[in-house]
Amino acid sequence: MSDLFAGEGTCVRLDDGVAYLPAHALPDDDALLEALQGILSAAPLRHMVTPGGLAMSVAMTNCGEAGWVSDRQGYRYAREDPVTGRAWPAMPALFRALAATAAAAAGFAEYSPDVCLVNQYVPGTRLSLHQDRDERDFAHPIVSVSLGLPATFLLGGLQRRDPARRLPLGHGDVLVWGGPARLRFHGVLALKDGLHPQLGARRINLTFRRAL
Ligand code: MD3
Ligand code: FE
Repeated sequence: MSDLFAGEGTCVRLDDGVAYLPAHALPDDDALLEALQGILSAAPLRHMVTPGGLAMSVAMTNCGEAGWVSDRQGYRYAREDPVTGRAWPAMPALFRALAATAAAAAGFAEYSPDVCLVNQYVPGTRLSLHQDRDERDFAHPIVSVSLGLPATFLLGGLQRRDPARRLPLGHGDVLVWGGPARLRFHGVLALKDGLHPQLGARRINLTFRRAL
């Protein structure tokens, strides 16, 4: 599943359970961003509050059958958006297809995510080291799609104290995290200043999950 050169169409196995598909989302970026606009108008980005009472620096929303939410009560998947009181917007067919082709390239056939968490970073925004463990079944991989400004991703180990590896991620890059990588600690370094031609001064990350 690796190739001789990095570029569109490549799938590089970076580590056990980590597949990197550089520019995999690039051919669809305009259509993805248009679909994203619809999601953001139905379910606006918001800074969720952690159980400890602090507002997260990443602004978030969701589409799909449920959405990841955080408040004073804790982290969970909820079928309704607590801001609008309505169901989250449906996952666009293009999102679903992109996640499925990426997962298939990484060896996960028939991936059908039910949640897409949308994260927005502006310069200075960071995401501290954490594990994703609010999903019901860790056998399903997570697929992440980076759009907009570049970022440095931190990939740690299964213990918080394990050393973290830095991965640069650019517009259109896709990663598939499954199997032995599914519970690795990870985070994102503070976003640097910049202007992306399509997204301006921000980075949007889509993470697809099978959560329910
Ligand atoms: C590695 N988001 O939403 S996506 C998150 O760029 C989150 O917005 C980051 O971490 C972002 O929870 C990183 C990549 C990602 C997602 C899940 C993982 C990497 C992962 C699960 C295990 C290992
Ligand atoms: Fe995460």
